[in-house]
Order: sequence, then structure tokens, then C-alpha cells
Amino acid sequence: MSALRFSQGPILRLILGDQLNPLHPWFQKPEPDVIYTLMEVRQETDYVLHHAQKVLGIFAAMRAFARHLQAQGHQVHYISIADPENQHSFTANLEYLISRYKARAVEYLLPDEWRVDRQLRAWAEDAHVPVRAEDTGHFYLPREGVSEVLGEHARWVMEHLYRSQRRRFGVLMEGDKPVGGRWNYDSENRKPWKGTPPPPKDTRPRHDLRALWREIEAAGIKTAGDPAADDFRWPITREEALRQLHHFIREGLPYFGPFQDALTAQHERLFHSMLSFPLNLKMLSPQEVVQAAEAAYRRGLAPLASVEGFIRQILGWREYVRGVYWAYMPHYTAQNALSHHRPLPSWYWTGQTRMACLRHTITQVLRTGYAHHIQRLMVTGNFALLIGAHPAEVHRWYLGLFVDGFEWVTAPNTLGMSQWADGGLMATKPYISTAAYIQRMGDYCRGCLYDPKARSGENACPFNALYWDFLRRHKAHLRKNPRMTTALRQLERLGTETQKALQTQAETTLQRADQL
Ligand code: FAD
Ligand code: DLZ
Ligand code: SF4
Repeated sequence: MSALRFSQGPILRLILGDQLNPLHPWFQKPEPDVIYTLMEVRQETDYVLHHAQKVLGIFAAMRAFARHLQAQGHQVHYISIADPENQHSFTANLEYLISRYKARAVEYLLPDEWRVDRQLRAWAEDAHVPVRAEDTGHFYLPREGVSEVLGEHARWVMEHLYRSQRRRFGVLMEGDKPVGGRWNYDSENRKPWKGTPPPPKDTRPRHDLRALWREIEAAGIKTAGDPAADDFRWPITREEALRQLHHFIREGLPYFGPFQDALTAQHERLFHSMLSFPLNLKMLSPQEVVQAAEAAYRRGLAPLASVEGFIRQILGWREYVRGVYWAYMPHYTAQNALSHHRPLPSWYWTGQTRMACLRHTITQVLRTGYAHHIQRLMVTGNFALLIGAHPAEVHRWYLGLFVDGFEWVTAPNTLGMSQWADGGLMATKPYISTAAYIQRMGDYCRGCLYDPKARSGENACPFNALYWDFLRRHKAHLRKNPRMTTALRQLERLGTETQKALQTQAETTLQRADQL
């Protein structure tokens, strides 16, 4: 974009690809001596194998954001992936821009990932212009806010944070009491979905991103999954994200609660919002999403159980995982409390397995870059944990293959909640199950070659033997956990012979994991 001249040198302001919030105070009015910069860089496209739609979506949203800023009168220097001057690192590009514009200072918004935070901090220490960092203001709490609330508790429990957040921000409160008299309506949720009510239509925008996809391919960026560039469905502007939010509030939220945990081969989204991508890119603020949900309840448009369940995900879980991340990095991502070292089966990258639940979930992820929470936790995560997959590999799979994957949120969910690699900091017990749970919560098992009821034999559902053998392998560790007492008692009741047979069945299953 055009070369700019300043008598005194401008201030350069760096905007990262997940900082696309047009309402940030930075953008209130154009300032003649500020140049905003956004950069498409190989350091970010290559640190993990990303889903094609993640790279496409982030680049398209960054470009739309740059156009928006320019239309508002801001000065923008956009470094695209094919720009010959692109050094492909945030800091090398900043050096280049400082010298090109004779910039007098650099400012950036605090990154959400430790990796980028350290990079910018280390660079700032030696930079030859002053460098200043500012909060994105995107979360309810600052980075250390969760530690301040939960620090004094021996165990960090999400529910403590959630209640404190409800009080502090006055969400679903009547005076100092929770609306309806209860904090949590989970017991009214968790129903399977039997075909009705019909889930909302997918009214997300349609984009033709074929030209951008050609640029990404020409740059040689390796990706996984379907780019769907000719009919790209993720929002790339705040306006599109707002339309998606309002559509969800009207059509999805009323049924969000009851079917939050449901699994079905008939619908990939059910009543979930699919708002994690625009939320994580900061096109939407968590506050406005929570306020829209509460307003729907107050206006009688959605029942309390659904609204409370939805709000808990954002006001509670989302803030909690971010707090865990900043309190425990950089060691958090290296943890492996159960000493798991197996590779993920090769079909995690193709979806080609006879296990219907995993086939549906993985092919959906490859096609869309999305799966809802229970598909992530109780299908792909559950199986990876039962086979003893290396948590770092599992983390990389989620971090790359989901359009909403950013380390601050993927790491605690994957390593902590799903793989128990943090030894129970995030989750009070490992999220594991036999086929019974998957069968109870949905219809995957009906279309499966495996028998969900069988524990042994060729056609026995692999989840079953793997579940019991997981308990046997880890019983010494799990005994310390009171929430595992019932499961361990059931294991003991099986008796030594059955346990041995299940061990053999599990070992055979593991040997042919790639062929399941
Ligand atoms: P909805 O079900 O509609 O929920 C609404 C919003 O609540 C979400 O958009 C999200 O912002 C928030 N939310 C819900 N659950 C969580 C949670 N556990 N942690 C943080 N925020 C939450 N979420 C990500 O944003 N990025 C990830 O990389 C990610 N990886 C995950 C990996 C595993 C193994 C698991 C079990 C969960 C992961 N989650 C992740 C959390 C959650 O599954 C997704 O946020 C959710 O499925 C996104 O779909 P949605 O927008 O339709 O969510
Ligand atoms: C995920 C991603 C990708 C694939 N590419 C870019 C990019 O080229 N430029 C950019 O600014 N951001 C990108 N991102 C998002 C970053 O990974 C994210 O902003 C930081 O890691 C901070 O969370
Ligand atoms: Fe999944 Fe087992 Fe059910 Fe098949 S039988 S869908 S593998 S839980």
C-alpha cells in the first residue's frame, strides 16, 4: 500500500490475526501518525499443520479488517503472503517497517498465545525504538484474573470462578441470588436428540475465496482438510458474525441446553452456536454474546436452563481455560501425567475407519474445521485417551484441525480436560466411556459395523475393552480420585479372568489400531 511520509516518524501498531476487533479503543478515530500493520507470515502458518479453512478464514478476515480500517480513514500497511518484502516473522517484518517508515515507536496488543507473547517481549527488550504493549480488552478478566479469584483454593474448580463471575458482572442475577434460585441447570440438560425439534438452518455467509486459496497454494503452505474455497461458510467480518449471533439466539439458543451433549449422524451442529471462530478472532466480544443470551431469557425467548448452560460456557469455561493457560505456561503443554506415548491412528487424518462415531466426527472436521464439544470430548478425545495417545500429538491435532484452535484455549481443553495430561488440574476425572455413553447420547451406533454391547470378539466395539483396560492400567493412579471409586469398583467386580480377557482384547485392538 502507498508509501507514507512523516516529519517525525509514525507509530507502528501491530494487529495479529486473532485481534480483529473494530471496537477496540485503538480504532476510535484515525490518527495521522499511526500506521496499523497486519502480516500473513509463515511463522504462523507453519507452527502446526492447520486446516485449510483456518488459514483461509484468518487471512480473509485479516484482509477484510484492513479494508475496514482503511475505509474508516486509518493508515494500514498490509503484508500479504506473497509480498516480496515479507520476512515471514512478526519481528523481522517489524524491523523492516521501522526502517522503511522511520517509525518512532511500536505498539502491539497482548497476544493470547505464550509463544508469540515471548517472541514479541524478547524482541522489545532489544528493539531500538520504544515498544509498548496494551491489553486487547477482549476477555472478562485480564490474564492473571482467574489466578486472583481461584488462587487461594487448593483445587481450581470452574464452578467457583463461574459463580464469582456471575456476581461480579451481574449476569443472570436477582440481587445477590442467581435468577431462578439455582446456579446451574445441567441436570435438565444432557438429553439425546431424536430428530425433533429441527435444528436451525445454516444461514452463515457464503464466500468465494478461490483467488485467496490459489495464493495460499502458490506460497506452498501445507494444510489439511477441505478448503471449501468456492463456498466458504465462516464469518470474516464483525457484521457477518453479528448476524450469526442473532440467528443463533433466535433459533438455536432455546434448545441449546437440552441437546448440548447430544450426538447425531444427521446433523453436524445441532443447536450449537458455531461462534468460537468469530469469538476467538475477536470479531465478537464475549460480553455481547452473553448479554444477547441473557436478553433473550429476560424477553421470554429462551428458557433459563438453555440460557444458563450457554452463558456458563463463555462466562465460565472460556475464561477458566484462559486462566489455567496463563497460570501454568510454559510447562502446561509438556505435561503427560499418564505417560502416554502411542501415535494417533492414521485415520485421524482421513476419517477412514469403520468406527461410525469416529468416522462421522473426523470426516466432519476435515470437511468443515468444526465439531461440537461432545464430539471433541467424548468421541475423538475419549478414543485418543483410551488408546494412550501421546497428549502432545493429540494437542497438535486439535490445535491445527479446528478453525477455532488457538493454544490458549486448545491446550487446557485437550491436555487438561480431554487427555488428563495435567493430572487432574482441569478435569475432576478423566472423560472416558464405553460405547454405552455414545449409544445413549445419539444414533452413531445404529450405523456401525461394531456392536456397542459386545466386549469381546471381532465385532466388539473397541471402546469397551479399551475402557476397562484403561482402568486396569491406571488403577494405582486413579485410586486417589474419589470420583473414580465407582468405576474402579465395577472393574474389580469383573474379576481377574474377565479383566485378563479384556486386556487381551484391548492389546489386539491396539495392535491393529490403524485398521479399525
Ligand atoms: P457452543 O457449544 O455453542 O458454546 C458457545 C461458546 O462457548 C463457544 O463458542 C466457546 O467460545 C465457548 N466454550 C464452550 N466450551 C468451551 C470450553 N470448554 N473452553 C473454552 N470455551 C468454550 N474451543 C475453542 O474455542 N478452541 C479450541 O481449540 C478448542 N479445542 C477443544 C479441544 C477439546 C479436546 C475439547 C473437548 C474442547 C475444545 N474447545 C475448544 C471447547 C469447545 O469444544 C468449543 O469451544 C466449542 O465446541 C465451539 O463450538 P461452538 O462455538 O458451537 O460452541
Ligand atoms: C493462526 C494464524 C495463521 C494461520 N496465520 C496468521 C498470520 O499469517 N498472521 C497473523 O497475524 N496471525 C495468524 N494466525 C493467528 C496467530 O497464530 C495468532 O494471532 C497468534 O498466535 C496469537 O494468538
Ligand atoms: Fe462408536 Fe462403538 Fe458405537 Fe461404533 S459401536 S459408533 S465404534 S461407540
